Amino acid sequence: MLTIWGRSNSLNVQKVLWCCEELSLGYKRIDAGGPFGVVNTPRYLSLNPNGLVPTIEDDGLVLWESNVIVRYLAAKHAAGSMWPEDLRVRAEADRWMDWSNTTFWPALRILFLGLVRTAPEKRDPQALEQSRLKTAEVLRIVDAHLATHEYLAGSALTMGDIALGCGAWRWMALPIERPPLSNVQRWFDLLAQRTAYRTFVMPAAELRVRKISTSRRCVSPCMVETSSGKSRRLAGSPPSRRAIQSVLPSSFGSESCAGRR
Ligand SMILES: N[C@@H](CCC(=O)N[C@@H](CS)C(=O)NCC(=O)O)C(=O)O
Repeated sequence: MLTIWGRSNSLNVQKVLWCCEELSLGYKRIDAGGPFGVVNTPRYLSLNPNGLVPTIEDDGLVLWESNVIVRYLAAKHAAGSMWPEDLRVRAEADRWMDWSNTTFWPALRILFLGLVRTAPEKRDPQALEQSRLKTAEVLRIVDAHLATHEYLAGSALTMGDIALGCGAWRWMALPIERPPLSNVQRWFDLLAQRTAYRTFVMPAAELRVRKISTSRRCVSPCMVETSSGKSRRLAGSPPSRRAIQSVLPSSFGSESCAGRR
């Protein structure tokens, strides 16, 4: 059985959870990272010496680096769709995965961490504004690309959308001014129609975690959740922009990507 270590509100863990759900993979998830600790234990460090999440174990193979995990699972279980077999299509998907880590998230990270994890009096408004402008600038590249592509690597969802889609949600949900990027918006709306995206990436996941946390059910660093807990899925249509705004920034306050890359 596939095992995933990582708290479900981490951006990089969400890539893996979203991917598993799209591929209908069974797995066991073990909370780790953030308030759950675990990542600095000798046992965990022997699996992932970075002390970061996610890590997976699959039939004896231990892997870390979220994009590599997504790529591996997609190649193993969805060759020809999520992992395109056509070399050129796959190269496009790979490119957006790398771009997401090297360009998009570094642009957004300061704004995200500043608004979500930093007390208002400690924020650096200039740095936040620079980060907002930079993110808008790099997203124009995506917008231009999506003018001629339904999804990032063509006409269907691929691993490329998974990598960027998790960060894109954070951009869309932050209470900030965003330039109108109609193609990015169209693509985001497509993602938001997917149950797996709504369940594992959009804030309901964090609200769910927060709720469990309030009832003190997640104090154990080893709380185990299996993928059979699908009854927790959100039902219904994607939340409206207003609904999204209404849960911020408080719902985001429980979420973090601890800033190590
Ligand atoms: N490049 C790594 C980055 C992993 C990473 O930074 N993970 C963050 C969460 S998003 C983390 O483990 N933070 C420490 C913690 O949660 O305790 C990947 O893509 O997997």
